[in-house]
Amino acid sequence: MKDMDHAVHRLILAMRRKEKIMIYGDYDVDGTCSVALVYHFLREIYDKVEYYIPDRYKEGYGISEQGIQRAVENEVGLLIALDCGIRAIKLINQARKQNIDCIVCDHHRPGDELPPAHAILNPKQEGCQYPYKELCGCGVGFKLLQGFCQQTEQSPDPLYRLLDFVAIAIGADIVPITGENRLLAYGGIQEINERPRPAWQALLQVASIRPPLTIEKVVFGFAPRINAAGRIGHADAALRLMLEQDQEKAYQYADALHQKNAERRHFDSSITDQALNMIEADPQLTQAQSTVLYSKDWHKGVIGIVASRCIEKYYRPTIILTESNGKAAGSARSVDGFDVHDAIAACADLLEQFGGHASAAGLTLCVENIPKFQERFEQVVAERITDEQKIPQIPVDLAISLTEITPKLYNIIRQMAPFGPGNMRPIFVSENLELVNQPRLLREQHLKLEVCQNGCEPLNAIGFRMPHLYDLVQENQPFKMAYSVTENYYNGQTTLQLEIKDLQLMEK
Ligand SMILES: [Mn+2]
Repeated sequence: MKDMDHAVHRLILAMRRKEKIMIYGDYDVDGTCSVALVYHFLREIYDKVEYYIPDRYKEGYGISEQGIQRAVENEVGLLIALDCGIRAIKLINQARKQNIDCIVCDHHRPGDELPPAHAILNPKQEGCQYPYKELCGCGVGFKLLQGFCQQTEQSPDPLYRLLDFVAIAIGADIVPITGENRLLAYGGIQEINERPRPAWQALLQVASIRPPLTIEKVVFGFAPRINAAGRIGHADAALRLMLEQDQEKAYQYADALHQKNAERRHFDSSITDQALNMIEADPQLTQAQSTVLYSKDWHKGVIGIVASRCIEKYYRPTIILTESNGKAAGSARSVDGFDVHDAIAACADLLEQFGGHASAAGLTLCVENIPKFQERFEQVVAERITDEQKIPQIPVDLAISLTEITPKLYNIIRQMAPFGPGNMRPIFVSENLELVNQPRLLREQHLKLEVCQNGCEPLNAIGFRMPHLYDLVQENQPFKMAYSVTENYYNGQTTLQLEIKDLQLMEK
């Protein structure tokens, strides 16, 4: 990896000179896991090390003025920036003037100019021959420590014990689970399942996750709770949890994050309800090909999430606007295959500013232009969207019969784990299915079925958050179902379970 020698030698020199080292990370899961990894590793072998995570609201993303100031006050000689820094030209220059050297470990795309850091580790930078480009920030931090172990001829085993942090960062940052990421994620998940540190034991409990842990459970169970620290409060709370050795204290920290996450969820869902009510109250909006909604009271921090939630119910290009500094600021989300950025660009004369890419974009406009924009955007979408883009697609890997679903098949599938982007859990489809028993609705939202095909041995199926399919299966008519195969643990027993993606009645 380009600059690895420089980075490792600078780290060794700092220890030899007894310089203070500051580990600086971002406030999201990738950032906090990076800090936990590098801080934990260095602390075991060196005592002049501290960490710093900026405040999301007061300092914002990346290296901050306050962070540099703290480093100066604490007489830091070396700053290691993790999951950020690649565009912090001004601030790294400022640090340099105060005799603080920086090592940047980042995976974000570099700009035209690179910061004046002592060393920059980033597989995406020009001239870096490192073959795998999809590492997350924590993965790059791991490579630095791996390089350090090699150079100092230390056993990498203590470092491998910390792969759990890398696995959680990989899952939460939604990087592809391919190549080296898949290997790192595999090792880290195994670490958590065999020797969970107090933080993970506590999170498993507060999130009611049944072991074994998988990348999918990291994404839905761990990531929102770790992220909640930085969203409602300060991300230091996530670090405290991850580094805690005492199980009792870890439970208290995890529980606090769990409460914060519940608060955040309540916030999202009340705004989503308001948005959906606005669509349902207006027949013209209900029938439209696009969603454009505005309320001056919505929190700017959640309008992107609200746009995504609206798409779950009304599957079409969606823009949620709120008031910000006297203007309307919005977040756009699209459906598969439709370029929402292009569609917004076609309304450019009504806008102040816009930017983004095909699937997600941001925009600002004058409040009085909203009705005109709403009308024009609808017109553009209606002209451009194809019939195919109006229906959510489920990529099916294979049509099979239920008798083929055996523990042996499941063991083969399991060898392809960990699953995630670039390596999704396979999805099957089976036709002519029938119910064995009455369908059930668990907690009014999860659909639970017992299905069979041509009188075969029945299998359990579960559809998470699919209350709308409950009425459909009541029709007492054969149906086809897309699903993936998972395991269910209940009362100490493990059985195969089909996780429903969707189902349709067979045509008569
Ligand atoms: Mn990241």
